[in-house]
Amino acid sequence: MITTTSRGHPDLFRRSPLNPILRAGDWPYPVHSVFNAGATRLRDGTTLLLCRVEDRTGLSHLCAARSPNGLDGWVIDPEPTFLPDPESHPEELWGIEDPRITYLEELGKYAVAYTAFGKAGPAVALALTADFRSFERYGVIMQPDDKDAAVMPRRIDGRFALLHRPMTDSGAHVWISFSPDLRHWGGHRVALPARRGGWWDANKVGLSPPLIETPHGWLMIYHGVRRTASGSIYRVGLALMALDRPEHCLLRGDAWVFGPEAPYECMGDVPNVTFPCGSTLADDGDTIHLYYGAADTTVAVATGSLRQVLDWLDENGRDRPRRGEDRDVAERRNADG
Ligand code: BMA
Repeated sequence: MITTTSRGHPDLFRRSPLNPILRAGDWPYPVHSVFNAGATRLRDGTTLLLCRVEDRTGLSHLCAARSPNGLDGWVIDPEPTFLPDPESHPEELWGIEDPRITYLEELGKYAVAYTAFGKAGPAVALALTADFRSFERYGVIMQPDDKDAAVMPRRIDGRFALLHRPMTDSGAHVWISFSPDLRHWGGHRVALPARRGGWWDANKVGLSPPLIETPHGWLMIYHGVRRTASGSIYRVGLALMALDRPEHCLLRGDAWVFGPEAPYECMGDVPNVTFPCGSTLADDGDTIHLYYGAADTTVAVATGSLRQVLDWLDENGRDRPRRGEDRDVAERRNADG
């Protein structure tokens, strides 16, 4: 059964009482903020977070933290794990940000898709690693402006697939692209468009953690950005994409399911931001840990049940527009049937 908050909203993701679980003060070297961590569970069950770390230059690098239970007991690498390499990769001149980790069984390696920030703007870059100690860079795989990318864990119809979020004058929508080798990408399609008008996810959406495979479809946890007079609010919503055609949206929830409420989400360098970049699934196949950056300042975690999330989408998700939702958005969503 889906529990509700005292205000009657579904309580799908519950904040850990230990939040924020990682802060700048925990770091073994001087840093300014720690947020937007990619997540994975290693073979031995250890949770690894690859955190975006900003120092007092204002630029970001990535640093790994490991925990046996994904909640506490974090062991942080004594030095940066993955630094920008602007000499060989000028696209990383102003840092690397917001990693999403996907384990690729086929290669026995983790694919880390991240934002490379350089003079031309933010671009999607890819690196592969087997151990989070050495990384093989594939360079820019989607040119600026593009971010919020994650590789899918297996091939779809013989091709690797990447979700990403290019910026265009018409808005920022989640796209999907395909590749035979993780280097050459094509077959670009819109997967999840931003709505328009007054919606919480109008004009700008982006993939949050990598898609989660379920028997009913790929669960997409995404962020929507609401612009207000006093800044943007980053909230989290849900969609279900078809297993064999992940560009096809089966269900999308109208309401956001998680957003800034706790003090550490409402105050910080960028107030009112909950920005997940990673999730893990426990051995029970149901317990989700959703790791998110809080106010671009710390890392926090919320726990949910995959079954409850899917039940909620089943009850509240729609595959069709309703009054108030832009018609062309609905048409784009259902463009291919
Ligand atoms: C987005 C990204 C994130 C950041 C968020 C809120 O555009 O740049 O890294 O957490 O804005 O500032």
